[in-house]
Amino acid sequence: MAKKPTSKVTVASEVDTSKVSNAKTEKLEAFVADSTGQKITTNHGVKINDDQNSLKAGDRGATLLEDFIFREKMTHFDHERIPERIVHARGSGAHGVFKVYEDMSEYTRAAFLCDVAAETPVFVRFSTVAGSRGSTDLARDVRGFAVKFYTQEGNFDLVGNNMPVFFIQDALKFPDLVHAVKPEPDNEIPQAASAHDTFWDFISQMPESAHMIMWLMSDRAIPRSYRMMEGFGVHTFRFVNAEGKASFVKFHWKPLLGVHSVAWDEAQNISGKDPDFHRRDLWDAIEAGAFPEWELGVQIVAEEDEFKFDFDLLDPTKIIPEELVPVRRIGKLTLNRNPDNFFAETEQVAFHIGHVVPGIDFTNDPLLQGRLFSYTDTQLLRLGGPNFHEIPINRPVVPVHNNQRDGHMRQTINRGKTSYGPNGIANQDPQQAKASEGGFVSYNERIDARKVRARSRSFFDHFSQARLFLNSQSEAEKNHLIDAFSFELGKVKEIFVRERMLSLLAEVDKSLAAAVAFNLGLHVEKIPLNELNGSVPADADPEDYAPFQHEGELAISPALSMADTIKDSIKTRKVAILAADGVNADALNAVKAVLIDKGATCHVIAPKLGQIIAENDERVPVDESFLTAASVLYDAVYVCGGANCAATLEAEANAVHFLNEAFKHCKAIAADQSAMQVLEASYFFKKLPAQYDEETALREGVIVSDNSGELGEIFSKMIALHRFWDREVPRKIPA
Ligand code: HDD
Repeated sequence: MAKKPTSKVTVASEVDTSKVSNAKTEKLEAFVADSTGQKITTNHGVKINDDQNSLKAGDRGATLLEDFIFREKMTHFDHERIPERIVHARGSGAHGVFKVYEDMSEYTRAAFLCDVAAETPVFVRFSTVAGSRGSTDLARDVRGFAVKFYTQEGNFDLVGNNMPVFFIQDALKFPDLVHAVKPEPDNEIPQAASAHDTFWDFISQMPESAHMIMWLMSDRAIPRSYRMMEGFGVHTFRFVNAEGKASFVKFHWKPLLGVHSVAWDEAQNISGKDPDFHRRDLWDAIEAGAFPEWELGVQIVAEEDEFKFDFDLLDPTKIIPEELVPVRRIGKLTLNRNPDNFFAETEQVAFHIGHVVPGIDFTNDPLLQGRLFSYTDTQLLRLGGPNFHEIPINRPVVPVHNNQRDGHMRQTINRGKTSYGPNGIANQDPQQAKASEGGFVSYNERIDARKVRARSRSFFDHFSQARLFLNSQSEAEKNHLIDAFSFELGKVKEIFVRERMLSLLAEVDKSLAAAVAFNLGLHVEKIPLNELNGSVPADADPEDYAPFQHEGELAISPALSMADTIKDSIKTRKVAILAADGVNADALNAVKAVLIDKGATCHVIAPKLGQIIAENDERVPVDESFLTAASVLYDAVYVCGGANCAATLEAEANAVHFLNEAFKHCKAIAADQSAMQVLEASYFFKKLPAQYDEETALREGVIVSDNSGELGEIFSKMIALHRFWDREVPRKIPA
């Protein structure tokens, strides 16, 4: 067995930042057009002499219909848009590679998971769910995490999310869920937000959504970066080995930078200051050679253990707690190349949960089963016909041979007389492949059942895992959940919807419901569950649909809290350095050197662009002015010293606001001793400790020192901790 590499984040300085290539990107090269040094032509290759003026009858005359150059250009422009994805419209993609650490052939025959020498090209698309293509990245929402593996046995798509469960148990309810969360149909308000009546009207009548709603109201819904999110395949899938033996498997993606989020107030601000925040963050990291990395984890359950748990493995509203079945890290995904063209690659990539390779198979999870229909169907409309698999980004790296023919925009020129099988004329080609030749054989699960529209009683424990999630959160995370529910329900206009939701929340946890009710100025009125359960079929006995509750084997699952994530690195963290003329450049350079050495990105922010003149006459280039920069776009702030610099920053309202806001959002703050007067101008100065040592700094998140080397080191440790949520107690902080 190959030795498992240690989990190590790639350091920017170790990689070549020119475009990395792999078997897939090499194939894409054939489709790449580069106009460098070329003459402009029509789509038919005719060189164009005048691309400024249309053909007219006289220089003031009417435009002539004859102008084929004008008509071609305008027609193409008029047809530039395709329908956006019905969900997950807003997204960002990147190329990369996947390598397995160990041979998994004991469980699966999927070659890319068995050959430790194989490097499988991937294309990944991250997304939000509810908003339109142009909506903000920082919406409170689930994030899509879709991975296309271009394996030597065909494409495998792992179409997951950054949350391990889903809202509904049956795909038949998906259109209802999406209609409820999308902007309301009469006025198309609100964009990219679940904080409105129709969403909570639906959710409050769907007890099965209780677990997912806890995740959605948690900070997981406002990630710091796509690079700092976990990913989950959600459903239980099947691994099948070469002997045909199957096991159940859940897929996980574990980010090597840890799992981190922003504050909700911050998220709302980012949406205004930089709605492309996540897109830019992913792009910039890859351009800088700080390649995002995740480990692929699997939870494997033997087929004979299917009924061992107190929840149903086929129920997509349940996790398998990591404490019950550990996540085994079996490989690494590295994103190392930005797309050349957003539309051609990120927009046209078509994922489908039904794209599997031999060794990976489905289960009867009714949500998964319904998805198997939806994805191809949606591409037919979105990409205009049945040949979307021929779009370069969607092509496998292995050859495609079958008897499918023709249709809109067909690219392949199929040679020969036959397009059917069996055929004698072409010697039966293309021929079926035996399992031993790589042919896909569906797992021969035994099914002996009546045809019914029904749901298994084993799916009806809706609240135990919702409570497990809540109980596993840190104090700060719990407070954020209360805030999120209060915000979302506060935006709901119908009081009865708020009340219904409070009653449902009380099924999860009475004190959570009471805290939210307090913020809404309401009391929790207990509504019998069968009165609010909207998922009961017309002729069914409501008792058969009544939720039940297990105590559950676990009181808490530490893996569910982001407070327990990795906090050992400041790689790719963005640090704002506030400075002005008269800055102590020696201190600035010393602190910056420590931060850069540890992989952070530093921006000097000053009252105006250009350069600042330091105390020692050094010219320091300015990256952003206070007009274009904002604290919400940074992870931490360092206030530079120097007598004149400090006086200018103290008098600069934007600088003080910058600091106040960073404090409010619980970020690490460092200052030179000689910049104390800037801190004194902040509202939080009176909350600061009397003196600064490392221990206090790592607790409070603020360090002041005249020893720049030491300041840089302690500041780095503070940034790695991500946030100092304790500042929120007492929780009223102005900004
Ligand atoms: Fe879905 C897109 C993930 C349930 C129907 N879905 C889509 C994308 C992701 C997911 C990441 C965007 C892919 C991309 O970047 O192009 N969807 C999920 C997860 C689900 C889930 C993790 C639950 C476990 N989805 C789900 C159901 C249905 C759909 C139950 C319908 C029965 N999803 C679609 C779709 C989309 C889609 C309508 C829209 C665009 C697309 O497929 O290509 O077919």
